[in-house]
Amino acid sequence: SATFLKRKTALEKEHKTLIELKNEPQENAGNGIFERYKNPVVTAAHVPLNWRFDLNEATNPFLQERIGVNAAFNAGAMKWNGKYVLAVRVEGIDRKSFFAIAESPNGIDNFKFWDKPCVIPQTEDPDTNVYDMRLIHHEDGWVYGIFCTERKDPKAPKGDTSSAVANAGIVRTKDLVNWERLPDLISNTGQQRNVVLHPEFINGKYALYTRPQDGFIDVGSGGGVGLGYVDDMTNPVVKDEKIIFGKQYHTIYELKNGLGPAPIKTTKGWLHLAHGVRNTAAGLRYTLYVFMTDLNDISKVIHVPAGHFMGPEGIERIGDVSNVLFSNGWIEDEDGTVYIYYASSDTRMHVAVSSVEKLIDYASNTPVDTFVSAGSVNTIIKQIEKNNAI
Ligand code: M1P
Repeated sequence: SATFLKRKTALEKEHKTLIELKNEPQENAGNGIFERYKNPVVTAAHVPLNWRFDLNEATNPFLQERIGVNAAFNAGAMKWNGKYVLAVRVEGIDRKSFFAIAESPNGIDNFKFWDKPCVIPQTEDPDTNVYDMRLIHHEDGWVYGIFCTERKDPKAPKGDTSSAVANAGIVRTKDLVNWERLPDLISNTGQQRNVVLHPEFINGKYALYTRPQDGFIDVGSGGGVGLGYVDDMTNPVVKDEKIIFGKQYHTIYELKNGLGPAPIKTTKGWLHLAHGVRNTAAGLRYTLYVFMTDLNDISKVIHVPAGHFMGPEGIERIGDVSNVLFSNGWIEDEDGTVYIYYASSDTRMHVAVSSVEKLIDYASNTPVDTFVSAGSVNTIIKQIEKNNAI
């Protein structure tokens, strides 16, 4: 009918306009470390219309949305065949998250989803929910996707319908289309989330950054970014797991932290992006922070600038889980540009652009945390005096 056609044309026009919207850096002098971009790069509205609508007038005369999408966030990222790809966490209105690849020609706009969402094979213990995939091109030749797999806690008492268990699920691929499922991570330290594979072998072993936790939300007495080793990814038993970056009182990672994407190798050390969580009267606040580890000893943290690298700003503050920035994907381009893909408030994806050079400068020359207010004042006074002497 004419009404059906009119509605279809309007939907298609809106969708095309959104996907093709040109993105530009925000218009302010910024902090010199990175440039935020004006528009989110991927949102729920970017999800293709044919995933959401039955486009057959006979079965859907009102052209209703049959399968709603709630959010598109926490994406893994990598450069793939000259394109910038995100393994997006797409969350349906049924609360289930799944992965879908979105691709852009330039890393900052025109992100388009591939034809279909990723089909992730199951283990004998099916995943209830999957999310937050890190994409890692390992030197063994495989692209690994390490994600969180969540299942109902089998020990939950009757009537407790929310307790869950988190662990790291592992897939690998050669084409980002066909995914081989490997066994879930086997570690001695309870639940796991934010597990990331180091891109190189360390003494012939796979190195994994972990985040052991006692409960699903609470990391408990443990927590922190851990590092452990695996001999064979087809039998991923983590050995020698040690915390390399713990949580600490009165910092932005006071309550918990977790690694973001796989680190970037630089001549000065490994660059890391992570999230830190602290508690406030308004609930948990998630910000991003940067640190560096030694090139020859990846367990040794060599630089930690004080405070957050990025905190939620403007619209980023608001969403399904407000006051959250989370990142599990960044791309280092051939010219040293770094595209930082971050999600705001568990709702949408954004990009900020920096470079390896700028990030190293930031990591190594930003004053460190003194952990007390008087120390912060002292740090500022030193800078004022240095500036006065110019
Ligand atoms: O809701 C904020 C984030 O909470 C979790 O992060 P963490 O593992 O550090 O507790 C994750 O569920 C993440 O997906 C989410 O963005």
